[in-house]
Amino acid sequence: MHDLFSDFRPKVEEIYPETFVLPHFTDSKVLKPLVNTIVRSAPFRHMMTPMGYYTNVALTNCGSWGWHSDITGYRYVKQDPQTQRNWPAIPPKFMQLAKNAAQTVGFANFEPDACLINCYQIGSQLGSHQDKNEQDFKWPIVSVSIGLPATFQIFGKIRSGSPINYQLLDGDVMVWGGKSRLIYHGVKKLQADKLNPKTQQRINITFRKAR
Ligand code: MD6
Ligand code: FE
Repeated sequence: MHDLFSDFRPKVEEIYPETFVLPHFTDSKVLKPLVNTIVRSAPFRHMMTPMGYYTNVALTNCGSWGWHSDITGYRYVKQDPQTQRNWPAIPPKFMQLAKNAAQTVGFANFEPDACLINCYQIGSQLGSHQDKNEQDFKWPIVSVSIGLPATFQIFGKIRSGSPINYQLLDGDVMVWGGKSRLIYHGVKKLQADKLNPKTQQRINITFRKAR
């Protein structure tokens, strides 16, 4: 067994047209120390949004491009505005995971250059949005969940309405592209897990091709 991948023939669930979940595809115990290293040089921060309030999810980045938000809008930037340094590099194990997951569901040659890392505390949520700051929507997004379970919501072509809810668990990988690439989605308010009281947060890593 490879340390990053729990299964050589992973199960694939298509939860929405061209939105795939690979349940338990990776091992968060391998990823967590790599996240911690990134966070030491580019700390989690709450960003200001163009709407004028801070996000309740904290975020940081690694890769050639990092996603940034301030009062003027959302964009990808080469340097961390907080440290004026380039974002840390994407660790090779992260690259291997992202490419392998994309390839598994039919997106060949995915070469992410941006990796956003979100940190949710209990009570954090992410409102309905589209991921549309990337240059070419032919590339998918690969999303990795670590820690507490979260309810991922897919609203589809419009911002609101009744979503499809899907519970993402520790080690799950979601790949999202094609017809799904621009759909509205969000994350419901994070709840404590009575069965795992020591786990107090959720980390979500998303890989994108920004340019
Ligand atoms: C999250 N993820 O799961 C937030 N966006 O914490 C996202 O907003 C997201 O996971 C696009 C594709 C996959 C995602
Ligand atoms: Fe998103």
